[in-house]
Amino acid sequence: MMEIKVLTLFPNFFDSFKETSIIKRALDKESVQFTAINFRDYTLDKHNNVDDTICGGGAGMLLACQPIVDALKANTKANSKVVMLSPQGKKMTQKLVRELAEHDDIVLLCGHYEGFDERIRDYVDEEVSIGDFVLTGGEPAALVLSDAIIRLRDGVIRSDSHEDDSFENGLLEYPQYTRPVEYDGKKVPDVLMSGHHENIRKWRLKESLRKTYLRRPDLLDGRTFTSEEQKLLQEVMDEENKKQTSNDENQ
Ligand code: 4GY
Repeated sequence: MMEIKVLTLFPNFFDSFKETSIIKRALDKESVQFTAINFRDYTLDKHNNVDDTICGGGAGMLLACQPIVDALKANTKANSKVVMLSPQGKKMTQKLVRELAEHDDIVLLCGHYEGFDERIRDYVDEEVSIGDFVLTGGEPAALVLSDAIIRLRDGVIRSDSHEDDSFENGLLEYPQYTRPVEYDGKKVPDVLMSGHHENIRKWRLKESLRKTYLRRPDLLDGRTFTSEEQKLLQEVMDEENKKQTSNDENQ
């Protein structure tokens, strides 16, 4: 059993997420519990404010310590992992998702306005960014992170269906096809219809390497290769180099 609690000013933002297919199934099966909590409920301000002007001046407002720290104290246990969503955080990767999915109690903190009072970070275990861009609030980021965590928990999807996922083995996924075997003159590769499991496995590995080499060569830099992968990658590089050379000659 895992619980994800999101501390947010906009708990309704997550309503459609909770009602949607795979996530809904996970929540119904009670393998995961997902709750959105409004940290405005914890403010001691007489006007219910959670923000204030910025010390030293400047435009806009910042989230103040009191409502958020009190909401964190009321909604965390000794084993909770508190994660703040912000563009200043560690970049979200599948590796980070796998690590977070090990925790049974996760508290996600979503900000708004110009951001958080810096002292709030003392109550946070991890600051995560979903990418180098700026959203109006942390909610879409918390939704993205929750989705990636929930699908890894037992029973959400068949485990063999994420073992081959892009990134789970450090490579992009190989090309996949469904019927018909010919569509608009485009054929499914013969090997996939051959029933020859070893040839299919090899073809998939090679095409995974090709896609990664062409689209995300940065993923190959930090990776170690089996001797089979080494050989297939060399073939891919030779084939792609040859294509490039013949393209150049026709320019
Ligand atoms: N990128 N990754 C992100 C974001 C919005 C001002 C703090 C991101 O995670 N969160 O852009 N968040 C900001 C808006 C307050 C959060």
